[in-house]
Order: sequence, then C-alpha cells, then structure tokens
Amino acid sequence: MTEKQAKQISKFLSLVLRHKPQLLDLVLDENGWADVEVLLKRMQRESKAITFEQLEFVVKSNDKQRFAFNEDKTQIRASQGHSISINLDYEAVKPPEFLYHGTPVKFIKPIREKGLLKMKRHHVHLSVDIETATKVGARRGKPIILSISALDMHHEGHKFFMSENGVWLTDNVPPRFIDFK
Ligand code: HQG
Repeated sequence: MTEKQAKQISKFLSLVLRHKPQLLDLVLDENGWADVEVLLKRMQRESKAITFEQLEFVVKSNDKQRFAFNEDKTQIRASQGHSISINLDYEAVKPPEFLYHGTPVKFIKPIREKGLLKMKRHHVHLSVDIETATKVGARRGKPIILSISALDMHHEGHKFFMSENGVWLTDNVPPRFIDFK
C-alpha cells in the first residue's frame, strides 16, 4: 500500500469513526468502538475493500496516531476529534503549566470575547508544543499561537484529558487563561 492510499483510507476512517458511521451503517458503542470485522465487510460493500493487515498498517503508520485498536484488535476507534456523541472515557489528569492552541487570525476577536469553545467537536484541542499548535492552526490560514495557563485552569477546577495520541482535551478555555501576546 502506498503512503497516498494509506492517507486516503485514514481520511475515510476519520469520517466514519468520528463523524458519520451511518455512511457504513456502522454502530459505534458508547465509547466509540466499532467492530473491526463489520467495518472491513462494510468497506468491501462500498468498494473500499482493504484487508485486516492493510488496516493494521494504516493504524500503525498514521502520522498522528489517530486510531487505536482494543487489546485483541477486534475493535477500532478514533482516539479524538469526534463530532458524534460518544464517551472516550479518558481519566482527568493534571496538565503541564502551559498548553498551546493554534488558530487563524480571523478567529481571534471572538476568542477574546468568549474564550476557546469546542465548536463542533467534543472538546477544545490543545497541544503540548508550539510546533504542533502551529500545524493545527495553519490548516485554516496564517495561524496565531495562543498560550494557555493550563495548570491555573486545573487549580480552578477545569478538567483536562489526554487522548491516546497525546492531544490535550478540555471543555472550554475562558479568555482570562489565554495569553494573546
Ligand atoms: C476555533 C485536527 C471562534 C478554534 C487538528 C479552531 C487538531 C473559535 C476552530 C484537531 C472559538 C475549531 C482539532 C470561538 C475556538 N470563536 N472560533 N470562541 N473557539 N475556535 O477543527 O483545534 O487531523 O474543531 O481555534 O490537528 O483546529 O483531525 O479544532 O480553529 O488536533 O486528527 O474554531 O483536529 O486533528 O476547529 O483542531 P476544530 P482545532 P485531525
């Protein structure tokens, strides 16, 4: 399988495992897990047939480790980024002092007013380093990097979760915890 093919499959998996399982008549359980055997059969039905080994390759080689298998690899889910209602069941953990969020310049005004909101996703996504935050923000134009006082938020009762692929998640970030520079 080429890198390009793996990327295409990864995009399709993001779509069905995070946003539209109905495209494959797939049922995700309350924690977002899909049955691997059913997934492969339904992909075949949609002329997107891949083997189990190819699925393993896509999961393993994914640049952001977007997907995870359960222990015996009978189930698969997206590790974050959902818009459909599922419970990822991550435990709340203490964050580092600062986390980062990259966003296009055009969103700065509403963020100054309302803080960071989760918009269509389940959480606000934050990065441990400026480099990653810059990549995230650059998806939509020239990014600005906001520094978030995560530890202060934690001390004031905001919960933080770390996804299996190292993305920090929280419900919202009020403006007073954001350094706009
Ligand atoms: C912005 C990708 C106006 C927010 C990435 C962002 C990440 C506001 C956009 C993951 C706002 C939402 C998530 C407010 C926040 N007013 N705009 N009050 N509060 N925003 O895609 O963080 O490749 O839902 O700044 O790498 O950009 O999919 O969030 O620009 O990890 O695995 O509203 O998605 O990962 O956009 O990206 P998103 P995000 P994957």
